[in-house]
Amino acid sequence: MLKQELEDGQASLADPHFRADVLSGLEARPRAIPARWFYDRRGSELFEEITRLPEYYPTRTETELLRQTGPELGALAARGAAVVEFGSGSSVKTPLLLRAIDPAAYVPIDISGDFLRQSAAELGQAFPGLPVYPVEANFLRPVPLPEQVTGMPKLGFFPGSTIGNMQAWHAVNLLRAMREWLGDGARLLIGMDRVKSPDVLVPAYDDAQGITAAFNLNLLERINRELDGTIPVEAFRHVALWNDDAARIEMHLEAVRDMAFTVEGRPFEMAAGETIHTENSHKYGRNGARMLLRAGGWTPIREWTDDNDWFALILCEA
Ligand code: AVI
Repeated sequence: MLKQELEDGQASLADPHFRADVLSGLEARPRAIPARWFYDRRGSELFEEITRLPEYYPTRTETELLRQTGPELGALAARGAAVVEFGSGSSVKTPLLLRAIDPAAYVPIDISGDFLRQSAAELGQAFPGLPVYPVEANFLRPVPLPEQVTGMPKLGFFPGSTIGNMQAWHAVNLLRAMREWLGDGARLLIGMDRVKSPDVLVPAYDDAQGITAAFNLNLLERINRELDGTIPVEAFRHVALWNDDAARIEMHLEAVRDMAFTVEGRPFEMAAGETIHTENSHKYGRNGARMLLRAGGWTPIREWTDDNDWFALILCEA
C-alpha cells in the first residue's frame, strides 16, 4: 500500500504507530500526541508555509547564516568529505552547504521516501557531478551508511533546530547515535534556536495569518481521516505558550466547549479548557547548547550567530 494513497484518503490502513500514539495520548493525563505526526502531506505543506512567515525567523535566519559562513565553512571542512544530512534536505539550505564545501558525496537520510527521492533528484540535477546516496530510514534508530562513503571523512548536517523538538535526554541520545554512525574524526554542523524574549518567540508559533494554528489543528483532521475519528475540529483552538522553566515553546490544542468523540470507535470526553499537548520546541542559550552537544559526545569548535543572537549554527567535532 502506498503511503501517498493513505495520505490522499484513498485507503484506510492506518499506521499502527500513529494509532497507538493517538489512542494512548488521548487517554494520558495530561493528554499529549507526539509532534512527529504533524507531517502528513497537508502538514508538510503547512510547515513549508510556516518557514516563509514574517514571524517565523528560524528558517530565514539560519539560511542567511549559511550564506554568510559558506567560505569559512569551506575552509574548515575536510577535503573529500561526505555530507550526511539528517532529514531529506531543504531546497535552499542544502545547496548553500554543498556549494560551500564541495563534498565528495551527499547522503540524505529521511523517513519519508517520497520527499527523499524528490529532493535527491533535485540536488542531483543542481550538482551534476555529485554522487547522491539517499537512505530511507528513521534516523532516530541506528542507520547503516552506504558503503560507497566508507573511508570518507563525514560532515553531519542537522539544520532547522529540529533537535529542539526533542526532550533533552532524547536529544543527547540522538547526538550520541550520530557520533557513532559518523565515526571518529567526523564533524557535525547543527542549527539551534536561542532562548529569547517571548515577545519574539510566541508570535513565531502563533502567527497573525493563522498558518501555525492550521498546522496544529491539521493533526485532528488527520486523526479523523486516518483513524475514523469524529473529533469536532472547529471546537478546538491553537495555543502557543512560552514555558520558561523548561525553556521551550509549547503548542497545545484547547477544547473550547465540553465534547464527546470517538477515535476508531473508542469514546473520549473533554471538558472546555482541557488541552492536548502537541509540540515542544526547546530553545538553548549559548552555554546550554554547548552543554547539550558535549553531553552528546561532540565538541563545539566554531559558532556563528546572527546580529540579534536569535539562532546559532554550531560546528562540532567528534
Ligand atoms: C520542525 N521544527 C524545528 C519546528 C519548530 O520550530 O519547532 C516545527 C514548528 N512548529 C510550529 N512551527 C514550527
